[in-house]
Amino acid sequence: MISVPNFAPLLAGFWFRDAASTGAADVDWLYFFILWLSVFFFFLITALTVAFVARYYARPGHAAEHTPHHNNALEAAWSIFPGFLVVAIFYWGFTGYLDLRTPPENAYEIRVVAKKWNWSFMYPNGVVDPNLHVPADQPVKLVMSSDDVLHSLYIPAFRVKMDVVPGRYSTLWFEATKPNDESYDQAIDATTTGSDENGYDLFCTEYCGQGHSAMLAKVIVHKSGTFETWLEDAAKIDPASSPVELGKDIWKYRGCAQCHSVDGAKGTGPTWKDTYGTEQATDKGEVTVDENYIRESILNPMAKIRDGYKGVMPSYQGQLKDAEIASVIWYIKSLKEGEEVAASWDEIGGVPGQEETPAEEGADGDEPADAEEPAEPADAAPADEQ
Ligand code: HEC
Ligand SMILES: [Cu+2]
Repeated sequence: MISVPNFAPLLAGFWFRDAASTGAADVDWLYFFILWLSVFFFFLITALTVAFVARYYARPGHAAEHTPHHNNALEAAWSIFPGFLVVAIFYWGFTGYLDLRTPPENAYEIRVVAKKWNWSFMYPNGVVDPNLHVPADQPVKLVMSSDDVLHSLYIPAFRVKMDVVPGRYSTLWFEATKPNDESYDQAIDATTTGSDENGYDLFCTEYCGQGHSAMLAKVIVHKSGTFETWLEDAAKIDPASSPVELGKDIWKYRGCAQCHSVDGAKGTGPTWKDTYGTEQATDKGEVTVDENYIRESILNPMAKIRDGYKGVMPSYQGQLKDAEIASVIWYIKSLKEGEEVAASWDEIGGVPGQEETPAEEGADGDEPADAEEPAEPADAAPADEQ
């Protein structure tokens, strides 16, 4: 966009992360343009001040002279020339800002939820990950909201930053250019920041309380074609993992927590604590809160409405997979005093709807890149919002 020589490398190596997005060059260019311009004028003005003092200071034998009142040429020059500079800065700043604020139509959309003190990134197929995985060379749009206080999402290598505000959606977009999925090590968590080697750093840059400095994540840019593979793998559930834990994650990350408490508190919906196996009154008569009733309540909430509650729960038909519904049931079971729960899916005959034993959840770093299935922008809206 701006076709002036790029002198960003003069300082970028010392202060900035290596740029890794399409928009980064413009941001760097303008930043360093303003920086070097300021440095130039700082030295010019300082040098002239010193020179004039040395030449004109009051001393014996020197009579004070009248200063000339006016010099039209000089005054016009020092107004017009800097005028051009600030107009240029405004122009580059404003057009750059518009670029940053306008995601391309075909951008791949990822939902982001910030809360004290972690990030959740949600993909159209229902995968929820604490790190941000994106395809390379494709515009990505983040649709962000906060569950509690003001946060701010910042990815230095991409030169993007945006506040995440409670009660509204904010958006941000970028196109990553340098894949790092091969150097990414699953074992290292997001709290090892300080370099972009093991995934690009992602920070919260709005002080949000005690755990603010640990509100970190990594951005993993998958090279063309491998993002889809990662997404598919991430959707698979490790049979050795705990169904109760998955159910808890779904409660936490998929919106159930807004209406259902797990500590007995009454909310928009009934609490999940100590309800499993109990008899409850509904508009269709007494029901036992068992597997079938829970399943029906999730897929078709209007079928039976609990006394004392309104039929406001959205249906999760098509949004939660069999295994996820099963995990919610296990979680609700685990919240009932004295109820036996399975420690792993293996213990209860595997993950429902998932036959073969998958590799570790989300691990695809060392798979050869097969480009048969080019990454396609998902046209689906985020499936998890109510
Ligand atoms: C907008 C609020 C809201 C959200 C979000 C919500 N629910 Fe509900 N839910 C309700 C209300 C209200 C009821 C009681 C009325 C009814 O039965 O439809 C209910 C009832 C239920 C019941 C029956 C429980 C009982 O004791 O009768 C289950 C199970 C359930 N919800 C599961 C879920 C799951 C799982 C999620 C998240 C994936 C979820 N709900 C999200 C409002 C919500
Ligand atoms: Cu924060």
